[in-house]
Amino acid sequence: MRRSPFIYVLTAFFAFTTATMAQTKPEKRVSITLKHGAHRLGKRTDKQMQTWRNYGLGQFIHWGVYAIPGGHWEGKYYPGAAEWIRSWKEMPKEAYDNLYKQFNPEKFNARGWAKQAKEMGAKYVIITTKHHDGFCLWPSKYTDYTIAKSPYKKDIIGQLVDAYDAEGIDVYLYFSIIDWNHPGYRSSLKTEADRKEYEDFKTFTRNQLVELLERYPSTKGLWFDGSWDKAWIEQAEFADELGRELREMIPGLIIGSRFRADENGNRHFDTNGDMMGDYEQGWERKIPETIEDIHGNDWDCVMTIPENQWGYHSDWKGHVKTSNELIEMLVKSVSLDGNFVLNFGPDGEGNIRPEETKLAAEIGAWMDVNKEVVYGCGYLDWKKQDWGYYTVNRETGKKYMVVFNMPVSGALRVKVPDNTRPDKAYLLEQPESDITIEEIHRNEYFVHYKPMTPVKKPFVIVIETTESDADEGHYQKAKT
Ligand code: FHN
Repeated sequence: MRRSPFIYVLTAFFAFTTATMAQTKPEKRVSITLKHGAHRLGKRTDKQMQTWRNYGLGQFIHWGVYAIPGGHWEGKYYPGAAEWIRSWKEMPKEAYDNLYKQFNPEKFNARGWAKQAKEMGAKYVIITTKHHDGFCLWPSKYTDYTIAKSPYKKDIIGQLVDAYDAEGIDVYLYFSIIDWNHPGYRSSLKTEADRKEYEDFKTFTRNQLVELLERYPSTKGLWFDGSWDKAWIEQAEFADELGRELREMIPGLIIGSRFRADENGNRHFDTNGDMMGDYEQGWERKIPETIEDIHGNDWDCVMTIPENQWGYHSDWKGHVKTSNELIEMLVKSVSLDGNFVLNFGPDGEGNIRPEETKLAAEIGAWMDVNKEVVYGCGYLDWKKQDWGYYTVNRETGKKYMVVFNMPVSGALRVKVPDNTRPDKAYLLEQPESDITIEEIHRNEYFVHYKPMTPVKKPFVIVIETTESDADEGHYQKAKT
């Protein structure tokens, strides 16, 4: 399409400001025609995406040869994220690149991992097929740097896909665009020679992705990472085409906003401020505060148990989250229409570490009783209160108060929209419990609950409402 010179100036401006704008939603200032921007406005409404939206809880697995050093090399402690140890100046690259010759995780039990995830309540799993180091947990025919060349030899991704499929947990494949092992990989393209080499890398990337979907056709989606390099950002047309090809291979395939940039180099959100991909993938280790923060998009939060450790680090330092904290993050995510994905980093022998097993069991015990406030639930447009979060079942409209901070008064404040009257409340765990509701004034109530024993876990009150006539039986507001 022929564009006015003004548009060219604008386009150049956007290209120039890309680095700073990446990952923040640009203001909706202009609407220009983009060839490789968002291809859809608003949420996807198909069955697959509805299933995704209703998961609530997922599991992330970061596993690879970085689990062998586990955050240490020759007695030195690596303070970064364990899966990044290869990039540490103290880590000899050659030693790292030969670690796969020792990768023989004899304790690995895919069925055990899947069973544990099921008991925790996970509805989907995201598995690292290869992280930034390029080591493939499947026997890719496009490189020798794979599990097939390790002493273990067997296809790990295949075993995990089968095991999680058997438990009814949907599988999503994590794939890093960054690949430190491929000779053609570059983070930026400075010379003609770089560009030439990078073409090989692009073909390799495409071949591996096609290979993964061919080998594991039950895959529900791809979780891309390591897509922030300048070299990849410049590949808008290639990435867009590749996305199309992959989506054709598995109808309904779900791909988040990290995959590709638009032709002006904007990531996640295109030049017009529209999200590229099926859900927003920018909520890493953070959760939105309000519904406005999500701009009407689907989103997931991926979370570590310690501070920013994804792969196995034998020595977690700093704060390690408790199950109560993680449950709160899960419920907060659901209350704001997102999914919460908790990361696990198994060790080099294939064990899930005891701390993770304990947390999975505690979350699972809570989910066992309270899962109905998570699965199929989302945002309720009632004003948030300090005691916790509301969620609502998208299909039935059943409403929940998930209480994390019990007021000493025993009075939980509830503010409702016009024409809504709460008329019954009871504990999810004890449907026969009848909790008193007191009207304070128009649209505002106290739900009175006095626990018999000290509250140690978040608990749920179901609240039923009827549509009411605005003025009927309410106190009149003072005229001031
Ligand atoms: O660099 C990676 C990191 O190691 C980890 O895989 C996380 C998971 O979301 N993603 C990248 C950082 O955004």
